[in-house]
Amino acid sequence: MRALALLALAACNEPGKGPRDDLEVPPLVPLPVVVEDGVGSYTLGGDTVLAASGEGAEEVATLLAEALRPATGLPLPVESGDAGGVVLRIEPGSGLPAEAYVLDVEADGVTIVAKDAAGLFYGAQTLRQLLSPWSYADTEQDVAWAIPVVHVEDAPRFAWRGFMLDVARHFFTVDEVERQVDLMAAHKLNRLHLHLTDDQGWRIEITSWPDLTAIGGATEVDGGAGGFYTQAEYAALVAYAAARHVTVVPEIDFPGHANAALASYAELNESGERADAYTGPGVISTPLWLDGPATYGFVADVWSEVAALTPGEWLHVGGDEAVGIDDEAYEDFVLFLQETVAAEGKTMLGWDEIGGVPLEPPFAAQHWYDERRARSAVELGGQLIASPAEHAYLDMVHDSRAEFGQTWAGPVNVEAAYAWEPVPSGVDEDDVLGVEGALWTEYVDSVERLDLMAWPRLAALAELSWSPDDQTTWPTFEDRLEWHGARLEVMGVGYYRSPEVHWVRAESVE
Ligand code: TNX
Repeated sequence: MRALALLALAACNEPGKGPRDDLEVPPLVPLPVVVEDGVGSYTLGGDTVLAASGEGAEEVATLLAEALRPATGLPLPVESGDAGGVVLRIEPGSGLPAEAYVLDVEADGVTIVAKDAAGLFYGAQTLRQLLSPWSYADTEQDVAWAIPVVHVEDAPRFAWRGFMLDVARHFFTVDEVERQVDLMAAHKLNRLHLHLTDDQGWRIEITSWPDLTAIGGATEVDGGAGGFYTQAEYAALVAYAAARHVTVVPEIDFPGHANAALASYAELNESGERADAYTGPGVISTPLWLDGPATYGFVADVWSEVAALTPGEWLHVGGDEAVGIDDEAYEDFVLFLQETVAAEGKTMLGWDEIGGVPLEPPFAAQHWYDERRARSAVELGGQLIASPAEHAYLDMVHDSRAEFGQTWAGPVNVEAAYAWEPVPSGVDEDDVLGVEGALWTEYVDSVERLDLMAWPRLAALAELSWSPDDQTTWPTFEDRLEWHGARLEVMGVGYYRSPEVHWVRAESVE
């Protein structure tokens, strides 16, 4: 069945043909494990009820109804039980794995079954993609809300499907970040890693060290006003994400990249004076004064407040580019970080440099640069998150036409973001938690630039982290991505129109 659907997709590229002409099922991103298309469709209408059954199903049904009401103009009431045109059911005894779902569309209605709320939520995301791209609009559209008959079985390849946003170089507001959470969720991404501190700014309120935000929060690259999240705002963001099955992973980046902290407190500096603020775009990586009498206590205070704001398991301690710190001091400090994180009941994650420290598991290293250190992390019993810069760095230029962006590991076009293997040779798949795209924001100072750098590459990384390895190739993805462009466009995402993709414009589809 899938082969047929893909052949039909290939036919869509012929000039003068509408993208759905021969297509039973609209292209799905990320590709599910099993898609069997059928004949006919079910159409959402004025009498369609969303029926939620099982603990946690109602929250998912409510989010789905809220997502579909603006474009469809339909009431789509949510009721508990099993009677409705769209049934969303959580069955803990279903035998399905975590985050998995089974979706059946028949002529008389839709059923989504999952073991957990996350799986049900992902089934709902697939259902949204089975509708017209216009279902993502925030105003009422004159479209038939037909859902093609189909049977979908699906589960993710990796548990960690991440997006890192650097809010330190340039600040992004809670609303701006929540919008990216919505986009992540639509692509079944589930980890939002916030790079909360760097040389140019400190973005999270720490009540025991208030000048971190009073001073360090007031700067950003190129002299902008910066900004920070109060603890209440941050907690609200964490809850917003959690409702969409996205876990926020906070990063406090030490011992390098510490200038904003040193600019906030004199006692953290060997000179006894506050460091000058740094607002350049270049990476300087000012180190902490590790011999300072206040330094370790300061770091422990920060982590105890950040841990208290973090329901998730992982705390990202940074650890990258510790220039000017000798190996022994680095090792002692990273071991201290691991103890500190463990004392808070959490697990430490750091950039791949931490793979050079004799750590004991559990911990994870985020591979961005040095595969040797990533391998050594695995040899120590740690796990890996794959973010190699040449594939997963969303701050790299897309191609030679770029007007801004980093080039040291680039260009990274959408094919380079897609066509690579996250499990290094000689490493077991079980040792890889998953994949994360990273958007550093030295040159990203607006939502427009954020969209342009993140998308469509993040859609490519989403599929890489979700879909079965043996069913996904660049040509089949490119076929689906063309169509997916129309969805992104209706969502209001100013994505980069990669010249290697024959983008379908929203105005040409129903
Ligand atoms: C390296 S990646 C850094 C960041 C920069 C980035 C720019 C990493 C762990 N450190 O501080 O923003 O390059 O591409």
